[in-house]
Order: sequence, then C-alpha cells, then structure tokens
Amino acid sequence: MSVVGFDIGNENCVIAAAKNRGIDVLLNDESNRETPAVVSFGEKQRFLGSAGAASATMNPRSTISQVKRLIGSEYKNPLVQDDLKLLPFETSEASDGGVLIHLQYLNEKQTYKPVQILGMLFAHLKQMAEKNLETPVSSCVIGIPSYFTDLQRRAYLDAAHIAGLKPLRLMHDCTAIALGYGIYKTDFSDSRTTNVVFVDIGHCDTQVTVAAFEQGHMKVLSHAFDNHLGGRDFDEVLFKYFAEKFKQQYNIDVYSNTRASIRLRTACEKLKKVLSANAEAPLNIECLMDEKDVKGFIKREDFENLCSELLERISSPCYKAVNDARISADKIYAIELVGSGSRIPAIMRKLTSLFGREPRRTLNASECVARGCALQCAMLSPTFRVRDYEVQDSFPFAIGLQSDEGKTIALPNGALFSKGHPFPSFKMLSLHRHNTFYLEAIYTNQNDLPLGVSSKLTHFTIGPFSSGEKSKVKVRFHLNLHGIVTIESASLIEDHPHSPSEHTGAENHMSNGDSTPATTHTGDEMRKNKVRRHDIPVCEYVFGGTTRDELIEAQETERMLANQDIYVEQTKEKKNTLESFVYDTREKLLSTHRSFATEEEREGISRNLQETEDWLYEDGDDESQQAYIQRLEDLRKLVDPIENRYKEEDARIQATTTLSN
Ligand code: ATP
Ligand code: K
Ligand code: MG
Repeated sequence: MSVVGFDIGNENCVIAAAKNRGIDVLLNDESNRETPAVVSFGEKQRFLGSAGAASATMNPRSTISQVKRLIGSEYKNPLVQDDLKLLPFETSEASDGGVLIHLQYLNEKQTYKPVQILGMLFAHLKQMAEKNLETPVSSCVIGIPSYFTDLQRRAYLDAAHIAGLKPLRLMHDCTAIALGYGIYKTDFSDSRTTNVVFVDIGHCDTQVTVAAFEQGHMKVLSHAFDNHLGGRDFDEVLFKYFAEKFKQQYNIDVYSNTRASIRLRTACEKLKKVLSANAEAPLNIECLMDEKDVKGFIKREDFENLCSELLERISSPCYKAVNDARISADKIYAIELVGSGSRIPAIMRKLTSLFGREPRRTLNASECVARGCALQCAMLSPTFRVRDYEVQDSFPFAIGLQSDEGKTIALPNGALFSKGHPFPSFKMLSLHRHNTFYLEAIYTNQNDLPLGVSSKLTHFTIGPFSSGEKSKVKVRFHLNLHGIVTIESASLIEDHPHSPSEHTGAENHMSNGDSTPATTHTGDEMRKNKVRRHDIPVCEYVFGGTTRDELIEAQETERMLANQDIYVEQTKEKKNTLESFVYDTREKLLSTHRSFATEEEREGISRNLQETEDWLYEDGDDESQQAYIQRLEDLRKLVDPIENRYKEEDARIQATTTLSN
C-alpha cells in the first residue's frame, strides 16, 4: 500500500510519498516538484495541472484556478466576492448558497461546483502519484489551512472521494510542518520544552502556529492566520501600479480586457520574483492590448513602499499566535519561515524586527507541508513502521451547541469544545429529553472565524425514541481527526424505576431541559447493572454541504469527464499512427521496399497516401477514432503484400547469412 501526502495550495500542489528510506517528493510529467492547481476546459478535453496552467491565457474564461478560495464558501461572503473579481471565469450563487462556476465545454454551457473542480485536481494528482509509484494510490493525508471551517473540511473530503482517494486525515498545514520538523530533530534539550513558531506565507494566506517539542512528542499550542494575505496580494500591488502607469502612458485600460489583465498579472508575479533577487526589475509585454507593446520598470525599494500596508499586516497573526500560546518571547527557541510567498526579502526583515531575531529557513519552504502529510500517512498506515512520535493538535475555534430555536445550550466552560482544545477528542453530553429533539453545532466566537463565515455547522436530529419516566439522553460528540464535529452515538439511559415519587420532578426537569446546564464528561461513568441503554438514531444535516446523492452524481460526472479525456487522447494517438504510417510507407517505397512493388502498385499506393494526407489536413483533421482506424486498415491492405514480400526476402537473406557463417 502506498503512503502519500498532498499539499493542495491555492497556486501549487505538492505530492510526497513515504518510501523505505524516507520521504520523496514526486515529479510531474514536466519533471517539476510543484504542479499548478489549475483545471482548464479545452474544446474537447480537460487540461489538468501544468497543462491547465499552460492554457490559462489561451482560454481564460474556462480555466479554473484558486479553487481553494472558493470551496465551501458562501457566494455572498464579501471576501469571496473580492476574490471572484480577480478571477476571469463566470460564477453565480448555487442553490446551496455556495459558488457555481459557469463555463463553456463540449460546445455547451456547463456548471461545476468548486468541490468538483478540486475533485478533478485530486484525480490528476492521484494519477500522477500512481504513475510515479507504480501502485494504486488511495490512502493519503491532505494538508488544509487551520482556519478551514467544518464545511470546507467536509468539501475537501468530498473532493478526495470524487477522485477515489481515501483520506486518513486532513491535517493542518502547520501541524504537518511541525511534525516533519520535530520527528527528525534530535538536538532538542531533554529536560526542557522547545517552542517553535512556524510562519507559512503562501499564495493567498498566512498561517502562524506555535508548537512545543519534547522528546518523542509534539504539541500544538496555538494557530493563528490571516486568510487574505499571501503572495498574490503582493502581485496585486504591482498590478495596480502598472495598470495605472499604462493608463497614463499608453492610454490603455487593462481592467477592461480579460486577457490583458491575466497577462499583466502573470508578468507582475514574475516581476515580484525577480525583485526578490534583484534591486530593480523591468516589465515588458508585447502587444498587451490595442496592439501596444508596454514597457515598465520598478525598484525593489519602491515596491516595498507600495507594500508597506501588507507587510504591516503580517504582525497581527504572529502576535495572536504567540499570545494564544501563552509563552513569553524569551521562551521561543526559533521562528521557522516557510511557504514560497515568504521569499520576498522585506517579509524576512519585517519578521526579524517583530521577533527581535532572524527567522530560520531550515525546512524546504515549498515541500514541507506535503512531506509532513506523507509522514503522518505513514504513521497512520498499518503497513508502515515509523518511529513512535506523538502529535497533539489544537482546534482553533470554540464549538458550542444550540437548540433548533436558536437557544444556546448551557455547557460547562461555555463550549462543547473550547478554543485550543486538543483533538481528536470525544465529549459526552447528558440531556433530559423525552422525545425527538434537535441540536445545532455552532462556532461560538464569531471574532475568531475568518470574515464572513457562517457560524452554523451541522443540524442534528436525535430520535425518534420514546423515553421512560426517569430517563436521560447521552450524546457522544466527536471532534474527529479531520477537525469535523459529528455525533458518534446517542443513547437513552433508563434508570431502574425505584421511587415513583420522583417521576413528576423528572418530567419538570425534562420540559425545561434547555435552561438546565447540561453536563459533559469524557468518560462513561454509568453503572451498567442499574441502568438500561438504548441506541437512538442520529441524522445529520450539514449547512451548505454536499448530499450523498450529489456526491454519487459528482463521481459519475467525473468518470464521464475522465473517459472523455482518455477518448480524446486515444483519438490523437490513432491520428498520429495514421500520419506516421503515411510518411513511413512513402519513405520505404522510395528506398528499402522499392524493388518489391510493381510500378503500378507503387503508383496506386502513392496516390492513396497522398489522398490520406490531404484528408488528414482537411476533413480528417478532427475525426472519430474509428475513421482513423478504418483509413489505416485500408492503406494496410494495399501495403501489406509488398511488406510481406520484403519480409520474406529479408528472412531469406538472414537465413543464408546464418548458414554461411
Ligand atoms: P496557499 O498556501 O496560500 O494555499 P500555495 O501553497 O500554493 O498557496 P506557495 O506555493 O507556498 O503557495 O507560494 C506561492 C506564492 O509564492 C506565489 O504568490 C508566488 O508568486 C510566490 N513566490 C514564489 N517564488 C517567489 C520568490 N522568489 N519571491 C517572491 N515570491 C515568490
Ligand atoms: K503548496
Ligand atoms: Mg501552501
């Protein structure tokens, strides 16, 4: 069984696999270690990953990127609306409140949900991994941002399922990084805890995590983030700057032209990278729009001034993470900087002044998430032996409960799982209810959540059941390995009916159960001999989630799309085979095979070859597989007799030479 870790970034995806000797990053068809997170819908087939990125400017309106921003998000969320403004494809609000992507494919208008697009990417990465490892791939661990909501986590799992993957865990990016950091590091002090701050600046987000390391053990102390601060925001600063410059200088408005915008944005990203290594850099684009070539130039210093506000914003998740970790600055052993967005030198300087010392770069900035995920996958896989190492993650949001009328259920500590709670974790809740009831899991602190995110997670229907007089319901909640809240079980606990006098009291108790503080306890402390317990069915409805039927349909759609891609590829191959046959035969008739055909035969074949060639360039340019196969067969019938004569003669010569030797 293969053991794989995926890092699905907003811009780049990385796959790592555990091998006997350690963790390897897998190469894609272009021999790159990173694969663009892009799906492009061509005329007849999809282009995924690198091929998708290559067709982005050719086919901007049907090229889908940055799907990580859109998945599990509400269309109406103002931040999502901001993101959509930068993306060239058409969208609308889906019936579930999410984003619906509109595009042109196979000569018709089609719509896809972000979860389907991510499913396509997963399928592509899975295929890549299988080709590399020469084994089927299904078990995997997938990196996710710590700020992902329940809905986004579920959407990632759904996307993986659409692709036929089986995620053993969704792992917070920085937790994966910390695992990879801690498991190999041997120079930690034995007696003391070593606290490390991880700062990951990617394409769209910044994540900061504080982790405490001890021998054989790693514990996450806090997660903080700015989910709208990454490399692309720096690109945007350059984009705005040059868009304005070119308006004045060349009288062109790139905002009014999709293709020009994409080209300028791409050029700005390149420029930004050049500025990471050079004090100044030029920007030249030929024929950007209105047949005008544009030329620009910027100094690193000016770029940094334009970015001062963005650079300032990096401080806030750093402060928050260190604060929430409840450690003082002198207790920080090191700051580790990762993520390719962090390669801007000014970011390093900013962090240096913030922490009073220079961050380190001991980890591979672009591969550490995937590597950590592959390690975790190896640890979770029964077929792999990894040294004992304990990972304890912490959950970044407080989760509470309310009744379906919106009334908060009073809980000890005010939450079912408080902010920073270690997970995976179980919590038992005792309630007094006498028939079917409803609970809703909610995020209790809107301030901790990313902007515009709904606080509602899941609606649970617990029942039906009919209770005895003095009974209570115990609900066992699970904050699982993925950071998703579910109910593991619900049961009716009936106490031995000893004293009838207590019954009325118990009924009163049940009827105003909402105002009575519920009790939670992690262990099951009931005495089995005195009570009877019945399982109660639980039904869950995820707000905005994908239903089972929708998932099955999405899997079916993915299969059809994949078959279409395969069919188109095979057709291309058949066409190529026919084309090569025409050229090879023509060549042979002039050389090796010439003397084995009569002039009449040669003329007949030549005529047919020419006809086929003409057809290939005209009517046959875009034909069915069958048409190419048929043409090839027809030609073969003419050529085979000559080929056979040639082979016979060749065999005769071979035999003679062997004999004479
Ligand atoms: P995210 O983690 O936000 O989902 P991601 O993992 O795909 O996204 P990364 O691959 O870590 O993101 O980083 C991509 C960003 O890094 C891009 O904005 C890219 O322009 C930027 N980048 C890459 N190399 C450099 C460089 N040399 N200098 C500055 N920025 C760079
Ligand atoms: K990445
Ligand atoms: Mg990343």
